[in-house]
Amino acid sequence: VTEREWWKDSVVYQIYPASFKDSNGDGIGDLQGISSELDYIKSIGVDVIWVCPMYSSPQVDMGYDISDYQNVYPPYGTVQDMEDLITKTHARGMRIILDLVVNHTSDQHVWFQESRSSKTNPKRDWYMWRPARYVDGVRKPPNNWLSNFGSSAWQWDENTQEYYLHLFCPEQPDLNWENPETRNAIYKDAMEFWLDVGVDGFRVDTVNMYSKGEMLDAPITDPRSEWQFAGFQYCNGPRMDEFLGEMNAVLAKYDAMTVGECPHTPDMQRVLKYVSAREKQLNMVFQFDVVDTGQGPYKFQTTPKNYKLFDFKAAVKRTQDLRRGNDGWTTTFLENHDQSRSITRFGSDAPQHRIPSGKMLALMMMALSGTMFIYQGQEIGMVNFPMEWSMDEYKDVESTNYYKMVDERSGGDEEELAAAKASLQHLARDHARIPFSWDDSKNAGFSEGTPWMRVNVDYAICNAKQQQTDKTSVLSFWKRMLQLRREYADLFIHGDFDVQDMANPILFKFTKTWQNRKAFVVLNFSDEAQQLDLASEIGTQKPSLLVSSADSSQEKQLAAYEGRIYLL
Ligand code: TEU
Ligand code: CA
Repeated sequence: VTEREWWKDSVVYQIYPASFKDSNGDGIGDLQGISSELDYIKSIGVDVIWVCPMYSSPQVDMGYDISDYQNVYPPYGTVQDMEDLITKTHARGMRIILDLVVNHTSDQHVWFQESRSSKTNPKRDWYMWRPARYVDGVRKPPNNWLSNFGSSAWQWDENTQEYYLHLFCPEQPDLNWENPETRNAIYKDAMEFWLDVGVDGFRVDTVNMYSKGEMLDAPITDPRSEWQFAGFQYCNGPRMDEFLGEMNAVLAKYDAMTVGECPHTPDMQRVLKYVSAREKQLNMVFQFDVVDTGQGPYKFQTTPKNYKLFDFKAAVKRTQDLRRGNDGWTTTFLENHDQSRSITRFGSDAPQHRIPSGKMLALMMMALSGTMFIYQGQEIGMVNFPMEWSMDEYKDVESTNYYKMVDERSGGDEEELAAAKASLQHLARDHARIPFSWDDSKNAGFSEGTPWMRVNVDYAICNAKQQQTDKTSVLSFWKRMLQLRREYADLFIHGDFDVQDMANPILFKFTKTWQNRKAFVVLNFSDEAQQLDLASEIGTQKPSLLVSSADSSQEKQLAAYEGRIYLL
């Protein structure tokens, strides 16, 4: 028997520094705030914490625009505070990983400052500079790519009369991975520096965008716009394997864990290559199949609750199967800082259903294979903020740019703006980014000062302090689930996943199998009770109920949003 890698059986807890815990009353969460709550995190049953970008940054994209890899954003603290956080995390038997954001930097990074200073600067080629195209004498960007936050992915630079590529904001120029000097600087400054300080690995931001291929025009999928979705072109370019192999050689020296973010990759063979142990690229990736369920082709162009359970099941199946019969590994997650809350999206945040559906989703995640990731607040069942909140409460550049675009395109049409807002209320990243609800005191116990984002209205009934002592809380249920996951690690973390009754639009049923053990999982994704005929579901043998997410359950009937696991 070979020993399993530690990261496979780990539960990772994601922390968004700005919104976790403010220690000094300036309204912004910080590193000392995180340090002060490590016992809380540990008590959930977590093995690893993932800290979102805490580096120096102008914060155009909440720290995903890094101006200095080796320093900390002053409101969050200092490198010393990071050392302290690492020591304290390790002292509790947990590990810590950081966000590695090296597809792009901030435009304030000295590398870019030098690069943009002249065409002959030694760092000119560290970013993606291209000359303009002229169409009927009119200056146009090198191609029609749409950036992830709206409008062209190219920014004109007056000084040197060329465009540079930015797949995200104009303030986030893309690094040129084709240049070996750039790659070495990335490994040294962004990776080795922090590995030497003592971190245990990285969540690797937009990892499949390093190699961009030929940068040809994208096909026209949105005739209303000059800029077209190009994700299938700038993701998974021809040199990805080479770049990741090289990066892996650096990481291997430290036995560091990696989880790469992998959008726009429907090709499972491609994904498998990233995560296959033999290939030595990444330990695992985040695929977007599950969390993209119900989004429009252009994220916000959808109607709320417009998701089909069938699509959700199919997405879960695709990602679960990644580790089946091969040497790949997968992840299981429903939330992160880029997603709105899973109860609102896939369960129900109506008062009578939010706790049951939060528990049901916890039960589902517990039973799925792969490394599990929980996002702060998910463990207490936080939900989206209300529709009534004005547009002023949306701080994320993705949300505000989208609303502005609809406003401009429709000439301020009220109906279109209302639809845009409804969509944001359902899907905006802001919902995950409001402060964590610690207790029922002022500002939800997050800060003594004025929080940088408004706290949710429901903190009196949904907060960590109350849930810690309430045995029927979402938090208590999560703790139980993580214990069960440990106890039945073979079956739930490493077992094979099979969907039953795929077409059923209300119930999600699946089995997990490991050698001669088998579990049957049934989840009621509706707000009404459903009949359950166990004999016909799983044959004649008498199954034993391992757990139900409902406080009391009846054998032949599933309550609204009840989930159950039987051992066969
Ligand atoms: O996200 C990368 C990514 O692909 C985004 O387009 C993501 O799909 C989007 O947020 C969905 O609305 C990463 C980070 O997770 C995100 O927070 C950053 O904004 C982005 O990279 C740029 O660094
Ligand atoms: Ca603070």
